[in-house]
Amino acid sequence: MGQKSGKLTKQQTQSLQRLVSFSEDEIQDWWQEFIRSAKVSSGSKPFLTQKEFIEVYNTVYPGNGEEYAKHIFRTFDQNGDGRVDFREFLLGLSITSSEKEEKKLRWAFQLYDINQSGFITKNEIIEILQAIFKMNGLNQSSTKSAGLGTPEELASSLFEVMETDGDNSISWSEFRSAATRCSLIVDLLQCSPGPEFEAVLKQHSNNEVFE
Ligand SMILES: [Ca+2]
Ligand SMILES: [Ca+2]
Repeated sequence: MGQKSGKLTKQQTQSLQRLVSFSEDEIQDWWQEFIRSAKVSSGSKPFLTQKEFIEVYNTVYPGNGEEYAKHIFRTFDQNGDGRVDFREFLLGLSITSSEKEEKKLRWAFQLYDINQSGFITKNEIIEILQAIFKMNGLNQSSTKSAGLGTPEELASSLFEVMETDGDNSISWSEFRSAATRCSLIVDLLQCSPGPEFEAVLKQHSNNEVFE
């Protein structure tokens, strides 16, 4: 697809526009972003690996974003070949930035469902929350002094909100109905680093989210 430094052809952007709701200019801009970090090996399309995702998250967030970046990478790498090509990159961006709630929820479900079993367990929620805390530079003692819960405590609360049929795991329909009642479930995945993240957590510890 395209040349290393060139633009995409009109035909290429038009075929991508069938997948995503970006304009042609936006697609060209994302292509430039993509190709700046992408690897190119002979005979293959340009691609990103986990490494490039980790670099981005470590640049943007104050803490260690490695684990969270790997989870995000997993949701972008739809065919699971360890590479995110431009099509997967664009699709991932369009879903995570989508205004359509259902699309975003589907993505969030995939992110929490680490082993892709179709169900979310409490341990999977803990793992994602630990990754988010780490990325935001929060450890046990700093969350304690800020009056925030630990990832484990937060996961337990979220799990209780979502688990309604007593089988100890969360199905897509439980997840979807809980997410409409409790925005924290999705907000946590997307909030910006620093103060905004802590504000979301504080809101939780005041229990406003669950009422
Ligand atoms: Ca792939
Ligand atoms: Ca699972």
